[in-house]
Amino acid sequence: MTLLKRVKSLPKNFVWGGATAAYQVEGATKVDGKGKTMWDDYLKQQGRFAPDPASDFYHLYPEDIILSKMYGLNAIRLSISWTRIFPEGYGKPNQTGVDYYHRLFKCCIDNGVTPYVSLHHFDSPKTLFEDGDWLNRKNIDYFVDYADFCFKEFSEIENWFTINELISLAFSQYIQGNFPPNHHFDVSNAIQAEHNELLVHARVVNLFKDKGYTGRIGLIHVLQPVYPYPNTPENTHAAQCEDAFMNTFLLDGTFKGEYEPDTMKLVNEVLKANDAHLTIEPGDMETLKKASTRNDYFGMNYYQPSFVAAYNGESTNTFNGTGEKGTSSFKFKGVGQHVKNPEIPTTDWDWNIYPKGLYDMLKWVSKTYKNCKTIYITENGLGYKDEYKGIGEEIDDEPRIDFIDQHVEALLKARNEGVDVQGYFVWSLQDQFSWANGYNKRYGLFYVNFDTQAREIKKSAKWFKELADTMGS
Ligand code: BGP
Repeated sequence: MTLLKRVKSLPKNFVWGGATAAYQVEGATKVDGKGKTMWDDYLKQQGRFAPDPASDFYHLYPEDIILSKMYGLNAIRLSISWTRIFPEGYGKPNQTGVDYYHRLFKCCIDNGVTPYVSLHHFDSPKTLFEDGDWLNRKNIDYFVDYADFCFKEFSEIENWFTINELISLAFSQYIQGNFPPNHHFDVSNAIQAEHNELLVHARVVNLFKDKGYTGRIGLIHVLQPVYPYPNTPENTHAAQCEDAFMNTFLLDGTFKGEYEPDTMKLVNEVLKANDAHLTIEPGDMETLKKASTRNDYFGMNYYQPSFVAAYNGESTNTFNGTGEKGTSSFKFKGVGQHVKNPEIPTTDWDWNIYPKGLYDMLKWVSKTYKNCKTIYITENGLGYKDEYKGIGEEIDDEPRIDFIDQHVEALLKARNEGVDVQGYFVWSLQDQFSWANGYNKRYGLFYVNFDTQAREIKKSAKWFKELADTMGS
């Protein structure tokens, strides 16, 4: 049966959205009192890509929201830029920034495009980043104050997420070294950042519930299933180690409020192999425990699995930030090395295309974590070099349609087998700035001409609308 027929089984109000993140779309990094994030000077020093004007969403949001509505989207993922509200991360709020988000949210709501808002999407204030980012517990207090301010101020928002992709941040900053501060295989800092980010989330959820704010709150993890390749006992063990470090540690902390002994056994193996350690302070686990039953939903991002073989040599990696196929490699001492599974297609950025991974993760999470109730797929999509055909010409992005088609199919299968999935956000709404890849890695339903900021419609946007129109019919 075609996907078009199958989406009829979804309710009319199934959340069907496009995702964005403040720093990747807004541009306007130096206007209206905004403070610097950890990215501004770093990108300037690197000289590879500029964050301005990105997709100029700061000024063009009315157009993007109207396009969303026209193309059948009933929801949008947005993030608030912490430094538009508190330029230094703390202190006196910047009213111009506050007013901007009120206008943006109003525009979404007036057009029937429900905003789902994250408080942090990879963009810590520069001042706090230089002071240790999430490794410095003082910064957790500042974030809690910022969150409290937002909950009080933006009462029009019903759906909140605390942090986006805790692992991507910790992993990119301290293992892979492609986010500032560019540490490679600094395993102590990576695991500490994971734990501290869980604490940030838990403290904010506890505050939200204790103060009786209305609305719903959760967090977003990207799940990257890990499969042994080829399937041998050594490779299976390597896959379990990576899975514990990348997925289970965070899910245990979020939904069980404790790190299960089986998880810790594997994580400790990784730490030992890398002469690394994790510090858990008195009271931390109580905070996680209290929050673990209080998440209203879970945002799951899914892009790709990894295929892993055992590896005990020195850690090394090369990052494909250009879209030149076959240029990435990853070898993590005491964990495993990423290998190519010849049966699995990959993108130009060497990401494995494997929709079954989404199904596997949905089934596994809902079976393993009883406190994980409702799930939204908060990001899923294909990075692709879309070809511009001229003003007003449709962009033919058939591979993106295939990608989304297969992943929505996997979602439907899990849902039909009882997993409570209530929404799907494609990454991304419009083309935007990609953190470590710049502007040629496009994900949008809407094409952005980064010279003129004109939007063009991609074939995927029309197809996405057809699905939206068919739902619940
Ligand atoms: C997720 C992030 C997004 C986005 C996406 C695609 O991890 O939440 O912000 O960037 O991945 O990643 P990339 O731009 O590196 O291809």
